[in-house]
Amino acid sequence: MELIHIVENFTPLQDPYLLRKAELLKPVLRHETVFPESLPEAPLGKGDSTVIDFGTYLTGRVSLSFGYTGSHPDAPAHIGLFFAENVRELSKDPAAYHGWVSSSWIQDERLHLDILPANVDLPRRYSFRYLRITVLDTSPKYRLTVKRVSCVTETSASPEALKPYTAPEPLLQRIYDAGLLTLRNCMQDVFEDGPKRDRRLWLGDLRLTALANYASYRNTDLVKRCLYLFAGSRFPDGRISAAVFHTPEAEADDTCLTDYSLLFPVVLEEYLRETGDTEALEDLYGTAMQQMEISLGCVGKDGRVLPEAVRDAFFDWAQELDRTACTQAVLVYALRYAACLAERKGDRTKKTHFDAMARNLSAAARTHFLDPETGFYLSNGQLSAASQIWMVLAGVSGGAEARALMKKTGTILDRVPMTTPYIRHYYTEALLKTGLLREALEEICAYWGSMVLSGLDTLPEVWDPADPDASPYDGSIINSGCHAWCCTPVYLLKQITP
Ligand code: RAM
Repeated sequence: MELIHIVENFTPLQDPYLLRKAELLKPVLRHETVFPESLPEAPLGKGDSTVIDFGTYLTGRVSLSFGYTGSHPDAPAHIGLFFAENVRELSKDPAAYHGWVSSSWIQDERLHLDILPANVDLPRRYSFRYLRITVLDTSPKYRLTVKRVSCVTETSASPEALKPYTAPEPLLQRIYDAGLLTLRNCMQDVFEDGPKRDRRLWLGDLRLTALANYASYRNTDLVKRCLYLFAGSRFPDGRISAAVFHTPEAEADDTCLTDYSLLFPVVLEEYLRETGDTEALEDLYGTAMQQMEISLGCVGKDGRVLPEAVRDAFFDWAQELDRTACTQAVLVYALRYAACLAERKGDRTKKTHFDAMARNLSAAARTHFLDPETGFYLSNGQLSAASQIWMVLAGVSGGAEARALMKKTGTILDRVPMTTPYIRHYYTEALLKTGLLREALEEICAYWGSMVLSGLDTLPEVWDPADPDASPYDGSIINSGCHAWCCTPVYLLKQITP
């Protein structure tokens, strides 16, 4: 499934009032200078390479100092620098990637050092733990020495605000710590989906990082800024884009995903539960309502979502997933949050309308998707965990029925395999919602645990314990190894063992 949406002559709807407020909420970045554990001692000649380990995952600006041994350099040194998020990425060949995502994300540089000794401040920001330096060429008269390497890190997470947490067992603590490190590196000017790739604000990712952030760094202003950015630059018809670029100017991406747009009222309501911020309610209520009305316009007479809404839905990278039942469910889910927003606003008409629509669409979901024989929701005949998860989260099944459904969902996980931590989060959430705490904890230990046990410092965008090289992009070198939507054990663990 390639996610490339191009709208010709796309001119987003810009709201200067909201964007000015987003700008005022821009966070101050914090910096720390970090040095690697050790540097290579042996001078490097043509074809030599060395790997420098910084000991932990970093996002920041890198400076290097080089010297030489031997005769005066009579030719430039031509070097390669490859920054890798983890050991597995280090073993990949950047030149071998030909997938559908741009290879320009790969942190692979070539540099000429004309004069030695040389001090170099690299212009880009990198996200990495390992740096491989390769000498492509010098001259027979001299060899290169690496004298100093440092990284000035960047994050908007402030340690003073961090709520401390001690997990009940070492594996859970490792998962929690990796989640926190992931979150910290994704907290930049906005909540980036991944500091290596795509370095931008996606709504689905924001929903999950916001939850993890409330449970840890508590930077509520950063969530507010992101909400204002989404509302401040939208599709010309008012739809919230799936992603927003925040630099050089805020600008909506010309990609719209049905489930992501519907998460806007959800993120707003959750933000208001955390903060009670009446200014944000005033400013963003209209945009939230607009998303609901647009989505309700994509429902047929029989109460089922129309194919056009399903076509642009995400939920997971699983190619074969039939997304109809999930889309129906996420609309009901969003309606429940929208009703809460309407209640906060004292908007009785909308509250009654959303409550009624949630009831109607729920009933339609049961009529059209629930298979009376098996008790599973089928999406155009397809049985998947994702459909059950979203129906439970939306409250289409509740009480004992939902609990039984989640129990038996555990037996069909391989039908349409879940491919991302994003859908795994919602699976765990659904287990928690139905009181299956032991199963939720087992899921965290098995799934997220397998990440840290495989040696990862930060939690990745895509993870299949049976195939660590799995990628929706035709090559795992382009996967993001530190990904916002994977950090939710920071939130989930506190729900289970506060
Ligand atoms: C990718 C990113 C991002 C996600 C979208 C749908 O580009 O991984 O996190 O939200 O897909």
